Amino acid sequence: MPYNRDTILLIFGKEERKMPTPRVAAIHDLSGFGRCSLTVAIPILSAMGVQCCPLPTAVLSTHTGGFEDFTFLDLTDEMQKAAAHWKALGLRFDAVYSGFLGSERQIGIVEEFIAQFKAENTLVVVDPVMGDHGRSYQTYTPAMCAGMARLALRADVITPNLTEAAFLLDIPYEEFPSGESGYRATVERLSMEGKRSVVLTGASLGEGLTGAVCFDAGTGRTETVQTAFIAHEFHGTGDVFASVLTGALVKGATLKDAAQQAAEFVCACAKRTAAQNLPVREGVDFEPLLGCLTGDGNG
Ligand code: PXL
Repeated sequence: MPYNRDTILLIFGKEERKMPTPRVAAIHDLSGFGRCSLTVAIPILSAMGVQCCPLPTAVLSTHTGGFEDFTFLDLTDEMQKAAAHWKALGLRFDAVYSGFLGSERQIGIVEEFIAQFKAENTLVVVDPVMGDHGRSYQTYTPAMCAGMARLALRADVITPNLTEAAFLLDIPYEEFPSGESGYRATVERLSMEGKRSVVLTGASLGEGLTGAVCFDAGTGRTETVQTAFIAHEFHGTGDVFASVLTGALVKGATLKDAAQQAAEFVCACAKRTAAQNLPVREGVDFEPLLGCLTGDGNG
């Protein structure tokens, strides 16, 4: 008999939770050092009371931003086998959340994964990880960037930073429109006529501020969230942001509230990290702050 989440609640008789724990398939790399992708997504989703099921795309010794000579084990073939096993088990997911991919072929595998696992209420969040500060990451080829744009067509929500938004729209980074009206026009363009939600990250609407501009495909509205900018661009903050956002969305938050929670958490982590003067490539010191994400009476 296929695994059924409702049955599990019955087996345990007394219903302690009104809702089953939301479950997310997280398709990212596992970088051993540098706090990004799965080493961020797993603890954050868990702290939020969300089950994170990792489908690793690659295993690296460190992330690729600011480290040389990192090891890189491509897991493309393994991904297909793991997905087939999950399918055979009849697993269902409340969200599919993808990020850094390890090869061009993986993009097709993730597309296939979404086609197989997207049920009526499954949210598809694609963080179109490709680059930052106007440049692509070391392992991202132009063909991979084109593939990421194709993958993003399958998303309910995308979370590009300014560089990735420029890549997705195929405009030079230097010509990327800034300011509130520019960012609003960008998210509306990226929404593909209102079909998908867009959370543009790293969008500053004033001196000393940073945050996100969000187009919500459900309401057709564009809203902004801003926090203080903490003077350093720490590695992995995009992954921290997208993980909190995904956790909040599967727990039922609106897009704006989810983005607000994500922005506030990144800001708190950046403050703590900056105060210790830690190297930016080590990511944000988020672990001691995970408690801020737990408990909302929902669980
Ligand atoms: O944070 C994005 C990211 C994720 N995974 C790996 C990376 C990067 C960015 O550099 O290198 C391996």
